[in-house]
Amino acid sequence: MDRATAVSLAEWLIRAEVEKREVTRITERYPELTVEDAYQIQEVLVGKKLEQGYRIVGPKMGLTSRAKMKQMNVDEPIYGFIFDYMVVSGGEISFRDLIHPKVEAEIAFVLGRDVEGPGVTGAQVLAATAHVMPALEIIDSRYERFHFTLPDVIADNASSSRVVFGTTLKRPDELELDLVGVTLSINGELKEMGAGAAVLGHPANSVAMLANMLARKGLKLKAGQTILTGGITGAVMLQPGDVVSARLDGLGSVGFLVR
Ligand code: OOG
Ligand code: MG
Repeated sequence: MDRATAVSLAEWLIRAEVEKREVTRITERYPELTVEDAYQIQEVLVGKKLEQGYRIVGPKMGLTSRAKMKQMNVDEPIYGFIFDYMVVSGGEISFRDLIHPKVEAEIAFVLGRDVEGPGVTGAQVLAATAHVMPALEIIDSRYERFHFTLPDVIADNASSSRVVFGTTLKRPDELELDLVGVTLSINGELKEMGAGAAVLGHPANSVAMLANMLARKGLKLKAGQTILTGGITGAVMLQPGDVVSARLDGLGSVGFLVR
């Protein structure tokens, strides 16, 4: 894909986000779009946000659990980038700022040291991790009806929109992260449940895979970055007025209100 096309598609996706409206997926117009093209579009999109003065909190992984892959009908993990403006403070998100948001429960890693692929293992990630914490990611695909193919969702920065972090920080050796049970409730009603192992057998494997994917681009994970490892269960549609809460065994709870 030529650079001019990648730039215009990245700008088009940014406009959809800013104007809060869904757009036709890219592969309707460009059925030949490859994963490589899609990461090129994402790279331009990320570069434009950096130019606008936003800062990267960390990369994130997506589609790392079978539940998510099945729900979205895409069978490969992907990455995207979380920016500072996406981090929710004050425990509320505004429905009007978003298109058709969904929520998913995740485990986040904060790195104490750089992690550089290739060949990174989950054990190496755990050794480099300062702490882990619970997170709720609010995803908001810019595509109509939240429908996309693998290249579409990669170009769209992996549907990244908002994230709420919990306040319980644990060192990764204080818990068996694969065995951490997770419940996701909305308005007190249990919607989804799972365990850390749903994410590639262990959430640290997700960070390792991310480091190895980034290595192909000459990038690495940096000390201080916060990394989302991917939804443990399927994502749940949000409505105004929803009170969302997730509980993670040993990691406390995290929640927010949809205004
Ligand atoms: C893509 C983003 C996936 C996750 O945790 O699996 C993701 C989507 O489902 O829209 O963030
Ligand atoms: Mg996610």
